[in-house]
Amino acid sequence: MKEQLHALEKEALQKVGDATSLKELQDVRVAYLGKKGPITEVLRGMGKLSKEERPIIGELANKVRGNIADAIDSKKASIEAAELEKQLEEETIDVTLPGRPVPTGGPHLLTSIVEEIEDLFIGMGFEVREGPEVETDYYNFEALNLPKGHPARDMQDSFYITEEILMRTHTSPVQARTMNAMEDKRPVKMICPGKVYRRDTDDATHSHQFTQIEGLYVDKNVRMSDLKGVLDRFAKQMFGQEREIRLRPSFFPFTEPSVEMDISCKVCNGEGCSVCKQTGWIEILGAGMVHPRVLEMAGYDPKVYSGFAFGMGPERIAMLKYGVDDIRHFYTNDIRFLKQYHQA
Ligand code: FA5
Repeated sequence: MKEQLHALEKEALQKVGDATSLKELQDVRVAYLGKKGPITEVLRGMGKLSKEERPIIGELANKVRGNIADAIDSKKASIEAAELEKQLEEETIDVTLPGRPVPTGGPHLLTSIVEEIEDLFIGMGFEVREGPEVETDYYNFEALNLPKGHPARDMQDSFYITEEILMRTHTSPVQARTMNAMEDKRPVKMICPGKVYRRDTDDATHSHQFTQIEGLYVDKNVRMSDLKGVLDRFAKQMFGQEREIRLRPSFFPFTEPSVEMDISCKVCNGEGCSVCKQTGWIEILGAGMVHPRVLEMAGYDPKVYSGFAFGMGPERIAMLKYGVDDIRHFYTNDIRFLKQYHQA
């Protein structure tokens, strides 16, 4: 029986030595140390042994069992260590590899240009205000000296929602809203950027939805020369000293006198192209001295206060500044176009 136990021990230790995975090792454990294993079998047959032999064989069997168990445990530890080593090796990160750039978005050209214009006017002491895109007929027209049936309403074809509510056709209603909101009727110096909507047919310079930036300065002794000074400074800072501007007499029911400001076309350098409709000039804003009726309706005494107002189209300004030849590029979301204007 002794030989049998030694032979079993040798065989089991050999198998432990050969095992290459935890699964194989577990199989060896079950095969040799399990309830149905050969060592248990030997122990069961001890009854047949003599009194003297029994403790000797019992001790040997326990020793063999302990040796096999120890061998399995130490092999298990070494397999686990090897597996961990392998895993660490496989998951090693090579920090010297060059990084892959993460694609990032950037502000839309129109957003950038509006922010640039805002900064410019903030620098001249204007504050930035907002107004609703869905507007009442009163603020969009009536408060601006455009009563119902006034022929000048046709200058801006409108999207009506009900008879009294429409998508604003310009940012000028914010003039009236701002003045109305001033309970103490103190001076106002504000700009208001925002979307506007018109039933215009889309072409290279017209869009049915576009952006405007309104400006309003109301105080004592505000004069036409103040308006010219502010617009001139704006144009020079925006387009550089070499661009020419011209003011043409115009008509808006809410300003008197009224002007339109053109800038020499940068795309063709004034020679004539599709952007400037072959004129060499592109209209970027309407302006004028606030009509006394508008001041009066908003609660400002026109004998005490005067003011100027202007409304410009940032798309047209961006087109001029960057030589964009079609306003529709701003709204068709072609990433190849938009990407060119992302600042790093
Ligand atoms: C107005 O909307 C007046 N509210 C501007 C104003 C404000 C005058 C305050 C006096 C005092 P007008 O319709 O001309 O005016 O539009 C102003 C500017 O918006 C134009 O100079 C042009 O730059 C831009 N614009 C007008 N229509 C379109 C359009 N369909 N697509 C793109 N830009 C346009």
